[in-house]
Amino acid sequence: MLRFSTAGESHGEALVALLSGMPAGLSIDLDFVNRELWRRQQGYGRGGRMKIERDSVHVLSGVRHGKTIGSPIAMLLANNDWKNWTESLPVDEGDPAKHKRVASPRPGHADLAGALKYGFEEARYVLERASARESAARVAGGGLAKLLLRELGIEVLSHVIAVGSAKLDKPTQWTALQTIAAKEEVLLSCADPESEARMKEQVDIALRTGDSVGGVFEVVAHNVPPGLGTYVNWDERLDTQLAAAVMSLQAVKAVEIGDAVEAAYSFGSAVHDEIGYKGEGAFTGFTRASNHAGGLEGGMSNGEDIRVRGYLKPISTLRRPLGSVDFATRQPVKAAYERSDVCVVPAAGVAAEAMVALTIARVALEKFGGDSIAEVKRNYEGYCQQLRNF
Ligand code: EPS
Repeated sequence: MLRFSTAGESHGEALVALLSGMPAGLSIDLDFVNRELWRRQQGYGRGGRMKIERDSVHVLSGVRHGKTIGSPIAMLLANNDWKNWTESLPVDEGDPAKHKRVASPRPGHADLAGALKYGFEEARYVLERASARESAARVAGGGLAKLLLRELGIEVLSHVIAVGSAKLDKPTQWTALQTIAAKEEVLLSCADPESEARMKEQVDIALRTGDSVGGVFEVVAHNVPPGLGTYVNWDERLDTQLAAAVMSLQAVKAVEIGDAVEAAYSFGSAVHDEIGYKGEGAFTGFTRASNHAGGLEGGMSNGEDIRVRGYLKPISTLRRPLGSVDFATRQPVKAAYERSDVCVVPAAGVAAEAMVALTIARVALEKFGGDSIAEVKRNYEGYCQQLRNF
């Protein structure tokens, strides 16, 4: 069973990613994982923090001589900003006078509910863990999941389809996502330059007015065989698991599979993907005239590209803050402001790729499971043969 968890706070010493259940013998390309971490740090509208951090992964366990050995993989990602917080967020008691309070909770942030729940007088400790900084650790875990999936020919990438009210209105091919992922300069990860320029205008408005802006990303998993996940139990459905994985990302407030939202407002005849047969294909001889279903039917992959969209609320830290209440005095004040991002849609897309990759890797290992990558591949190839013989 592939299990993944993280530890670490935004301004603490480091983030930790722990991945267990990876088969032995998988080659680990750390340059690839570091490139994924870099991709998550890009995008127009990121704040000053990204000038401080240059994320890279330090493997502590589970990998020897460049390959997994089957034991849990622990990875460390240092927070460069920690050096500025050693006195205000010490592990030991420290000097309370150096503590940096978050005096008034930000509407939309975890601040108020977190302080109430854990009995904190203010929100510093809440935001430290609620912060999307944690998603860097997910990208490290997702990077390893992508390396596993590559052995099965499966790739996972993302692109941005809306920033604020600026929407992409053209279909995007898989190759366009590869082009976006290979870029050395990232603006808003939209395949269409004209739409991307309109998206940039939305970020510029937010920057100018002290506001923030959300948007929509789409993750695409390419070359996934039919039959991952199952309809037989609610919690084993692949759409259930993908929705939870993407929804678990900070600021994601809705998840859509394929064109589900538009489909809900349409007639069935306009929505469902007609089935044909041409005798040959990536996995079977069956074909589809379209992919509105986003590669998932009955909680299973159907062999088409899996498309999962995440809807991101605008960042809740605003330079022109909304109304709030001072934790100590209970008087009305403006919500606390500290350095922040204004738009993180491309970065959230990369973090969501990691969550999708981890999820598909988990169900793939459930189906093709083995203790070594050779065993997994043997089982996978046997299944592909079964599909070809259908
Ligand atoms: C975040 C606030 C900002 C973001 C941070 C998430 O950090 P800081 O308060 O240090 O400026 O930059 O995201 C990251 C550090 C990251 O690596 O993505 C928040 O409060 O959620």
